[in-house]
Amino acid sequence: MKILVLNGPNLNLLGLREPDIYGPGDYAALTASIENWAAGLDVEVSCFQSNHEGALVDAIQAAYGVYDAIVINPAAYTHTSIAILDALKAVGLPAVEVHLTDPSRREPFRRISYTSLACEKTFAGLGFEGYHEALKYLAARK
Ligand code: CA2
Repeated sequence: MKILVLNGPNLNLLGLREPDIYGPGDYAALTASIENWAAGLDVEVSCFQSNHEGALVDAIQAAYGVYDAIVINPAAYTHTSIAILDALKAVGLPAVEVHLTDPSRREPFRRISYTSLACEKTFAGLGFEGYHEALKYLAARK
């Protein structure tokens, strides 16, 4: 099974800024954890991060026919991007949304997730472990 893990804007700053909110681990530590968890689940994984909405849309489109599922933390685009929602719906791959924090416990503008409308599940507020939960869910789903 091949899973594409997408991370949206500013997640490249993990560990460098706001560790009180997003934790101490940096983006390289996150991708290393994801690769370890994937290996343990016998899953092939690729990680991609972009600060650009169109690049994330392109990556979702390119996943069609190549990957079996998508894990996505769209970051701020969660709350704004109908383009990412439409791309996820268009490719029709099983998708799981992950958030390091729990957006429902933060500012009101984080309470709407457009992208989750195309996702089977959301794991929020678990830090890096949310990506592990998403991989486990998709690996078990078959
Ligand atoms: O909790 C999450 O994972 C979020 O997707 C993170 C987004 C936020 O807009 C969402 O509401 C919830 C923000 C990502 C910003 O990442 C940073 C990481 C380190 C330092 C600064 C920002």
